[in-house]
Formats: sequence, C-alpha cells, structure tokens
Amino acid sequence: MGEKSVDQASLKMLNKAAQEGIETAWDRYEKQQPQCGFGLLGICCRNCNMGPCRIDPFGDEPQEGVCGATADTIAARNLLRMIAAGAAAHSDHGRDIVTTLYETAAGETQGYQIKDEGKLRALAAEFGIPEEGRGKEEIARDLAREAMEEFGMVKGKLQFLNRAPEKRRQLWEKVGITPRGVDREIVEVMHRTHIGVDNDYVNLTLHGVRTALSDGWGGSMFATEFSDVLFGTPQPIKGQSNLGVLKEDQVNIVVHGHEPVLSDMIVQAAREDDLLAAAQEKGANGINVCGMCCTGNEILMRHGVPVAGNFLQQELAVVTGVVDAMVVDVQCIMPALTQVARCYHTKVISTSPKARFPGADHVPFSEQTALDTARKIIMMAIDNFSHRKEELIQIPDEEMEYMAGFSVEAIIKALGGSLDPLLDAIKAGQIKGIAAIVGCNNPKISHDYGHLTLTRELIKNDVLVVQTGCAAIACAKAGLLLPEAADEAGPGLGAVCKALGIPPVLHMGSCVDISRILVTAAAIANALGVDMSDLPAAGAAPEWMSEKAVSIGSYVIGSGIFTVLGTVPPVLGAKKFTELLTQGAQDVLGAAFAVETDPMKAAGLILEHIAAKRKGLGLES
Ligand code: SF4
Ligand code: MSK
Repeated sequence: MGEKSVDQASLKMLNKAAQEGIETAWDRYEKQQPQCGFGLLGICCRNCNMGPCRIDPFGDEPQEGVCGATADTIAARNLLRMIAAGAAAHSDHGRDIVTTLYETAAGETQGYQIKDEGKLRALAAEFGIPEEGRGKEEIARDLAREAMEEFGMVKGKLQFLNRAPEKRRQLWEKVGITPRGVDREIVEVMHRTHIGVDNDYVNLTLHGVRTALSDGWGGSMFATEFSDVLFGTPQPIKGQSNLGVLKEDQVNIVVHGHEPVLSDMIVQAAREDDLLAAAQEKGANGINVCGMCCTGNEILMRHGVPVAGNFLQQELAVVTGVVDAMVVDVQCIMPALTQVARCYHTKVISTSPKARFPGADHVPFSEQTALDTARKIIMMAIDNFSHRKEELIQIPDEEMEYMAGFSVEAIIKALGGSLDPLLDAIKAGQIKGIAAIVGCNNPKISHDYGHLTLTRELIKNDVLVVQTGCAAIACAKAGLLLPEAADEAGPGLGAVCKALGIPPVLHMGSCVDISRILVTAAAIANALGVDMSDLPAAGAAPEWMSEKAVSIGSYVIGSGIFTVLGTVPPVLGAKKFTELLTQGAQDVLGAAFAVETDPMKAAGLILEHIAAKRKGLGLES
C-alpha cells in the first residue's frame, strides 16, 4: 500500500499517535486483516434467520443459500441495501433542511433567515408556486410543504427530474426507473430485498438505480437547493486548509459531520463579542471554528471557514492536542473519536438525536433554539481551553490556501453570465471534457493519493475537474484549488483558467452538492441538445468507502455518466451481476462502472472515454 498518507501533516500526526500509543483507523484496519473473503466478494447473506448463508467463490458447493438465492441475487440485494442506506442518509439530511426552511418561514426557529430570496423565488417558479406580490416567508412555506410531499410523493414523480435532458427522462420512463418519491424507493428496496421477494438481479439493479436517482435528483438536490435559500448560495471565496489551521493560542472548535444547520449557527455565534470576551478571559486570543468532512465543506463554501481535514484526519485533529471541542452531527463520524479524545483533553459533543456516541457529551440541538445551543457549545469549548495538556500539544505547520464556493450560479457568473464560454472551450478542444472526482478516504488506499494522482493527471490532460466532499479537501490541502494551480494544467485548460482567474479544480461543495454537478451536466447537455451520456464527462470516486458513495455512483451512471471506482465494491463474487454493472448497464443506461484501483490507470480510462465521447459529438480529440 505504500505510505499511509501522502499528506505530510497527517504523517506527522500518525507518528505522534504511534508514539503516544493511540490507535487510529489505519491500525484498526491492519488488525482486521485478512478481511472476510465472502464479505469482500459480496456473497454472504443474512437477510433471514435460515442463514447466514455464503456462496463458495471457487465454484464448489454451496452455490445457493438455504432459500435458493444465488451469488448474483445475494450480491445484488446487498448492494441495493447499501444504495438504500446511502440514499436515506442524503435524503434525511435533505428533509431536515426542508423542515428548517419551513419552520423558519413560520417564525419558529432561532437564528436562521432566508438569505437567498432570488433562489427561493426561482425554485417557487420551478414548482409552480405563485410568488408575485407575496412575501418570502409565505412562498417559503408553500415551497417547503411542496418539497416535503416529494419525500412521500402523491403526484407521481420528482419535480427536479425536469432539469434533466428530455432524452434522459424518456430513457428513465422506457426502462421504468423514473423515481416516484424519495422515501418510497428506499422503502421498496427494503421490501424487494426481503427474503423471497425480488430474486432477479437485473430487476433488482434497475430498482437500485431508481432509488439512487431519487437521491441525486431528489433528496440531495433538496439539501443543496434549500441550504442555498437558507444559508446563501456559495460564491468564490478563499480560506485555509489542513491541520495547520488549528491555533495554539485560540479556542479550537472543529465541526464535523454533514449538515449545515448547526455548524452555520456556530460560525455565527463564534463572532459574538461576549463569547470572544469569555475566550479572552480564559487566556485565548480568539475562537477558531474549523470544519472537518462535509460539515466543513458546507461552511467553507459559504464563509471561507478553515477546513482542518478530510475523513481520515478526524482522529488526527484530536491528536494535535489543541482541539477543545469536536462537535458532531451525523454521518462519517468514527465511533473511535471518543476513545482518542479520552487520551487528550478534547470534548466530543454530539448534537443529533439520530447519532449518539458513548463517551461524548450530548447537547441536544433543535432549530427552535439553534443559536442558544451554538452559544452553549462554544462556552463548553472555551471552558475546556484551560484543560489542555501542554506536553501533548503539537500542531503540524501544513496549511494551504484554497478557493472554493463554485455553485452552478458562481460558475456561470465566473464565465460572464452563461455557460457559452465553457461550451466553446470544450468544442474548441481547449478543455477536453469534465471529470467529477468525489468521495471519501479509505485506509485501503494511501490517504489522498487516489484523489491527487487522478486529479493531477486529468488537469494535465486538459480535463476540467469538479469536486465535492473529501476529494475536494484533499485537493485543497495540495494547493490544487488555487488559480495558480493552472500552471499544473495542460495548455488549453491552463489558458482558460488563467483568463477567468479560476482554479482548474472547482470545489462545488459537500457530498449532497454532487447535485450541483448533475445540474451543471444537465445544463451543458441541454445547451448542446444531447443526452448526458453523450457528454465528454466522467465521474470517479478514487477512495470511496461510504454507502452514500454507492448511491452516488449509481445515480451518476443512472444519469448517463461513466464512473470509475477506486476501491473495489463487494460484488466480484457474483459474475453476472458484475458484468451487468460494468458492461450491461452501458446498453441500458448509456453508462457503466469501471473498477480501477490504480489512479493513473483510472485517468487513462477517463481520458479514453472522453476522447470517444468527443468523437461521438464530432469534436476533435
Ligand atoms: Fe440464506 Fe436466503 Fe436467508 Fe439469505 S435470504 S440468509 S440466502 S436463506
Ligand atoms: S464526508 S461520505 S467521507 S466524502 Fe461527505 Fe467524506 Fe465520504 Fe463522508
């Protein structure tokens, strides 16, 4: 595997952790070796109590579970349940944002306001809600109610699907995978994968894609769009990244998880004079709020708040010895955090009723008292400042500036008001195509190596890279999110970026903000009058680990975009199902998955794909 990380700050903290006898995810990964072969291949099932059953991967007995389920059925059912969990996570996040907007409009929340009225009115128009002559609260209430209905759905299909090109929508109809409602598809996964229901791996897969589409064009899109209404639509903004953003002389609060509802309030409250004064009284020179993972992305996109790191750095932030509070909400928070925190002075503060952590302090968060809760949490961090253990403090110097905030609206603005300059650059071959590199970290691959290697190789070959999630944080730390990184790009892309003053790698937000990438791809396809599957575009998740990533990959191929996975999904023990995902899907959806663990080879696959699509559009390669 090589080094555990390519990030120097992380290596320093891994070294410190080892000296201090602290176990991290990498150590626990080692202890798991060898990981279960049946699990890795996706051919074990415990969907009923006649099992658990497992299929012999070498073709010997048994080849069926007690009920008769084959390897293909079992692997497909397992993958569907991963999609359902991922889609549920994104969509429940989306529902919370919609609810917050509704309650804000009803005057029931504390600290929130409708920050982007223009976007609210545009969304209202999209949903057929009258907005002329009406106040923003009134419109927001109707819009949020309409959105809530899309989760349980009464009208038949999701509104945002209309943003997709007509050819794509027709294909979804023809294949029978138009998502009918966010919750409905997820529930149906659980029904179909129950023993004795859907045993046809092809039929299962189609429903898996439908469920994933209800995430990408539903739950995630609601999360993005309604967050923009509440917290503002991101515009290009600069900030700092990596563990060096932690400050020895300040109260450090790391907000970690996914939803902006609490983190945005913490950012707001941390600027209040009385809290700053309280910090000073304790001998601190200020309050330093930093992000981690996607909560970090949400606040860096809108406020330029420093981001301390991505998924595999959460424990390492604590190891610096200067994190006074690690405030968590939902998703991607390691249970081990409280164990690591116990060895330092860090308080882990959980806030969501959906996510409790033994060993953490729990401060229940509600939108009704959001600002007060944020203040209380900040005070806990301030009080904890004096408990630091001097001998355990070591902050790596690595700190890198980033430029983020590339919402669709911001990209269009940077292009001078329309997508035309981008289309012209693609047509002229200055930009060969667009790649979306997204997703997590995973100790199965050297931390950040997959993201950085793939990104660098693609921009060098004039492919514009758009990113979200932990991939974007990896590139922020490496300086690839700065306009100066245009020097690392090929001559065509480099020239375009220099002319516009933008980086060759655009940070578009958190994991749910992959919906922004879908909207951009759909707008480009619409402008060219083609389907999304005709675009010189690709997706990649070089270091993915979460179930959300399985949902994302599935809605990306469901939207017609070829996707390369850098860690191996648990399907290879099911031959026909694997063939369906990597080949058969191409005939049905116009896109399929590839699995390639070497990011240089993954870049080769993407460049080949982009060249072929350019040829299909009659463009020079
Ligand atoms: Fe075994 Fe079938 Fe039950 Fe799965 S559903 S555990 S394969 S009997
Ligand atoms: S935080 S889902 S580790 S990208 Fe969105 Fe990072 Fe993956 Fe979580």
